[in-house]
Amino acid sequence: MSVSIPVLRDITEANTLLANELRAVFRGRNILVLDLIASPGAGKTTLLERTIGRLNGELRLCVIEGDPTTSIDAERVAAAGAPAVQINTGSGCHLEARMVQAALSQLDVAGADVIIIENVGNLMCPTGWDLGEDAKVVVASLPEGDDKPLKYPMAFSAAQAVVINKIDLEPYVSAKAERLRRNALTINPDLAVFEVSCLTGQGLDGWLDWLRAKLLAKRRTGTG
Ligand SMILES: Nc1nc2c(ncn2[C@@H]2O[C@H](COP(=O)(O)OP(=O)(O)OP(=O)(O)O)[C@@H](O)[C@H]2O)c(=O)[nH]1
Ligand SMILES: [Mg+2]
Repeated sequence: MSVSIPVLRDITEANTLLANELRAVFRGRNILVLDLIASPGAGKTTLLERTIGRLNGELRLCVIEGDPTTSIDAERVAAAGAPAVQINTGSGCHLEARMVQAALSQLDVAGADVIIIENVGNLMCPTGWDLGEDAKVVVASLPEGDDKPLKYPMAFSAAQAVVINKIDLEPYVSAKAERLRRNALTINPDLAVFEVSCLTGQGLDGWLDWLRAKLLAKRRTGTG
């Protein structure tokens, strides 16, 4: 026990150093980088497909996909129209900066405006790992319950925005979007909160405007 603590600190410190190097590269290229965090099936890839579709012709998006196995999500994103690289983490529950660095060597980011990283599906492990992003974004699936910000506060504390997804299912479940919003803001009052349905497209305008504003801020100030 007394040995594992310094070892873990060394690993995360090395990760943070590399993440800062990546952040400097992204800043030099004026690329906004977002790290999408959510539980499995919350709708991360569907949000990416919708975002790529809606920003087609306006912004150039690239995607780094993280999953334990398969390249299903990278194939979905590529079919939606964005270059994508899949990272398979095996038994690993989160992405690390070195994986993003490796993915970048396979991704043509010349001329890219935005890189979105879809992290491995869970609300715990990805929160403590800096990937060089400008912001972490949580996708919170409404049917999974409006209490999630209270039970998994780290993800909501680390994020700058929350996309409450699957609001089309609100009539059929006990969870309420308003309660989820309130709980998220209790954990982190600075969060931008969007209520969307990636199925119907409802509410996506606010999310897209936030993304555009982050990119503008990055271009003006160097940070998103
Ligand atoms: N009803 C409804 N279903 C949705 C919505 N968004 C996504 N889904 C469905 O939810 C399921 C999971 O969506 P994905 O986008 O694959 O979720 P994910 O978070 O990327 O999943 P992992 O990568 O496996 O962690 C799919 O069947 C989607 O069609 C939505 O707004 N409403
Ligand atoms: Mg996915």
